[in-house]
Formats: sequence, C-alpha cells, structure tokens
Amino acid sequence: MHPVQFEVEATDGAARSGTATTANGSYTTPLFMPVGTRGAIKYLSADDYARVGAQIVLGNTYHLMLRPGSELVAKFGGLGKFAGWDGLTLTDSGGFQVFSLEPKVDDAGVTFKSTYDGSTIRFTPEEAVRVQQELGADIQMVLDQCPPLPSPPDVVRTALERTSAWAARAKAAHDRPDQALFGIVQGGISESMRAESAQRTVELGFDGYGIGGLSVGETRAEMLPALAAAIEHLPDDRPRYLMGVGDPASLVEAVGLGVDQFDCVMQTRLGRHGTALTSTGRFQAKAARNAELDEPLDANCPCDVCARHSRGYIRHLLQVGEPTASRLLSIHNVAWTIDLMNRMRSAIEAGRFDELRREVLSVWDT
Ligand code: PRF
Ligand code: ZN
Repeated sequence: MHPVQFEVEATDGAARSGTATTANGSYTTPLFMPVGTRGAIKYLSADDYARVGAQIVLGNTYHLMLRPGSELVAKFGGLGKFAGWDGLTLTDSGGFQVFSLEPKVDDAGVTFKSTYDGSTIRFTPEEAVRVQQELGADIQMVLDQCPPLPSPPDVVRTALERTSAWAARAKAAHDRPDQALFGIVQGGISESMRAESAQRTVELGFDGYGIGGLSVGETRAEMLPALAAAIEHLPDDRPRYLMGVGDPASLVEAVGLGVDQFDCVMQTRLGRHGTALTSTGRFQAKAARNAELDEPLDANCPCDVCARHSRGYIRHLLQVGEPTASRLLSIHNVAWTIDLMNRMRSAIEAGRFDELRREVLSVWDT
C-alpha cells in the first residue's frame, strides 16, 4: 500500500491530468509547487498560499536541518503546522543544495561546510530520510547526486550509480507510513543513462519519481529527449516530478511528455527583482512606459494583484523601492503559473493540449 495513490483522469497524447491522494489530502495534476526553501515562500505569508492556488509547498531539507533544525520543527508538529500552512508539503532531500557547495563526496555520503556557521556536516542517504521524517512533509525525496551540465560521461555515470545505491538505502531507512518517498532519476542528457537510471529506480519501487539533474546548464533541446527517455521507463500509475524546472516553455513541453508536477524558484526570484510573467512574455515592471498604464499586469490573470492593481502603481512602487512591489509581483508570478497549470489541465481534459502548448511556445520559446 502506497502512501500516495495516483489516478490518471484524462490523457491527450502523452500529457495527462490526474489526482494524487496522500495521507493528508489530495492534489490535482499537472501541478506547480511554489518553493518555501526555509519555511516561507519569499514575500508571501501562509494565508496567501491558498489564495494563489498552491496545493503543495516545498521546503528544503538542507536549510531546515541547519536552521531551525528538524527536531524543533517536529516539536511544532511538522513543517506544515510550523509554517501555519494546512495544505500539503514536500521536502527536497538537500542533495541539490549540498552539491552546489562542492562537498566531499564518497560512496557513503557527503561532507560539507554549513553556510550558516562554517561547521562541518556529514550527510548520508539515511540521515536525509531521518531528517525529512522529522520535518514531516507529506512527500520526501531521496538523497541524490546532481552533476552540473556539461559534465564528462564518467562523472554523470558515477552520479547515477551513487544515486541508485543511495536510493536503495533511503528506501530501507524510510519507515513513516503516512509519508511518501519519491526516488530520483539522474543520467545527465544521455538518453541511455536516463533510461537505465529510470529502470533501476523503478526496480527499487517508490511512491513517485523525481527527475533530477535537468535545467542545470543544458539547452531545452538537450533536456527534452533526456526527459522523454526517462519517462518511457516510469510507471503510468505513479506521479512524475521534474525537479527545479518552471519556465513556461519547459512546463508545457514537459507536461506534453507526461510530467505531472514541478517546482521552481524562478517565479518568486523574478518577482522580487521586478519581473512579471504574462501571456505576452516577461514584463519589466519598472519600465518608464508603464508609468501611466491603468491596466493589470495580465488582463487574463485570475490573481488578486491583477484584480486590484495597475501596472502604473506597481511601477511606482518599484521606482521608489517599496518592498510591497516584490510581494505583489511574487504573488502574481506564482498565481499566474498555477493558472497556466490549470489551463493545461483543462486543455488535456478537452483534448486540446497541443493547441495550448503551441500558444505558450509562440510566446516563450526563446
Ligand atoms: N535533485 C534534487 N533536487 C533538485 C534537483 C536535483 O537534481 C534539481 C535539478 N534541476 C532541482 N532540485 N534533489
Ligand atoms: Zn496576476
């Protein structure tokens, strides 16, 4: 019995829409999951999460284990309760963040220095499971090794082997029946290594499958065949999660290949720095030509910001350095992306996914 049941409700080509049911509630797919790395989506508060349409909010194990520590989060009843969020939560294993610190890696685990106080920390697949069980999210991810791209084939191969061996250890260590554990596929942009990694991860058997190691330096044209090669070997009845990918063109292309869920920091990062995602492309809110525009960021966006505020007002806030500008743009970008996922869901149900895909690519395939 899996702690996540996944039912595909409609398909259109390889694209699919469905509902996943966890121990604490269900979520619909295709799904965009906004990122609250350290326990909050930047510039948002927990009552915003439902308003932007979030179903799952991400937390990061690396950050939360260092500050405030998983033991403390557990005392508050887990990440969701601690953060005042009554929707679903997912924790990434920390593999991705730790590897960006260029740690010492061996077959047993990784050793790295904390970016908070410089102390030396040893992290293993078992420790990642233990910490994430304490954090208590509805879904946790295995510890994997994500090599940057381009990397020589032997580096990609070693990361694949380690990720596979670590996944087996993570599975053996996991014993919380109310929490799902997702495996992660690696393999760079090699279609054969992607296929092999997917097969080996599926053989171990997980509640869902992350696809990691993409959007780390390769082009979209290189990413998509690797993604397709992995998906070919993933079971239809388990959710597929493309990790750390969330630009509109990649979202429609990946859903078109059969991906169900995504996370990305781009929406809040761009928002914080003054850029809005709109149906006509990226929009620099600070541009002088917006000064007198009494119209929303995107006339078709269902978000609270677009219902209430003009481009001219948001441009003014940016111009004078009001932090509310970052908040409004972050809310809009997350809500806009979630609306795009909802439009994909409707298009799949109506058998019109490719029409929507082409429409999005005509704006975003740059
Ligand atoms: N592994 C994990 N988290 C991730 C990635 C990965 O490869 C990526 C790469 N796009 C983002 N987040 N564990
Ligand atoms: Zn909006």
